[in-house]
Amino acid sequence: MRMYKIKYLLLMFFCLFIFVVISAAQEKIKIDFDNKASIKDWEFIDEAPKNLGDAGPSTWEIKKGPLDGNSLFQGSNIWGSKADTCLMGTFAIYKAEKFKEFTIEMDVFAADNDGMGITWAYESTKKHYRVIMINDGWPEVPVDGIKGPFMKIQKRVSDDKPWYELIEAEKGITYKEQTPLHWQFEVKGGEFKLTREDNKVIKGSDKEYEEGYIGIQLYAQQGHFDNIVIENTWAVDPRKKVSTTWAQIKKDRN
Ligand SMILES: [Ca+2]
Ligand SMILES: [Ca+2]
Repeated sequence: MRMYKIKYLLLMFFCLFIFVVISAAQEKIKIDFDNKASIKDWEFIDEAPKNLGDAGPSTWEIKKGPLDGNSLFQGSNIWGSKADTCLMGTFAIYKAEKFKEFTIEMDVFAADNDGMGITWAYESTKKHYRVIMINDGWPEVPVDGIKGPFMKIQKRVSDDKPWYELIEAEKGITYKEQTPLHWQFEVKGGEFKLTREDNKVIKGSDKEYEEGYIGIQLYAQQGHFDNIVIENTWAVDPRKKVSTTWAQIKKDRN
């Protein structure tokens, strides 16, 4: 009888735990920057001086802009590498939570024609993935041989040359400047996919970096970012049985 009660309590606890995990995971994070105090959730990181041609510093701030009231804005022209062979500069990292599988979307307004994109699985300047796009013909002598305009998905592997490994490139694609843009980006099972408002898409895959922060990266770009919506999609697939979800959670915690 006593054993039965313990088993029953354990089962109840297990069900409650699964419910809490799934509920928490399904909640969307919405960031509209209307409250300037929300800047506390972000960390702004510039590349090390040895990797910068324009020392900056970056000037991230929340201010009124052309998107939807207040937005996150960066107004400096910070760029690197020193020899301008690789698009680097500054990061805005959302530090409230780490993510493994997720969707993110945001409104974007580019004041210039230079580099901008999303970073994920971010642990440091030398460990993250990114998708980056540029209209200009830079880098002039690119370390990976591919000049702009382009969209690229890359994996950062070092704080020294060549900095990034190329995962995928879409050459000759530009974005519209001085007008509202919209990005949708997804990471699922090591597959990455960016879809833009103009239906331009870049896909890539890699499984080495599993988890980390999400953020924005800029190269010599001044831009506004607003209405960011992040959904954690890890372990929330309702088609999977609870046992599968439980196995995933255990794997995640190991
Ligand atoms: Ca806003
Ligand atoms: Ca510029």
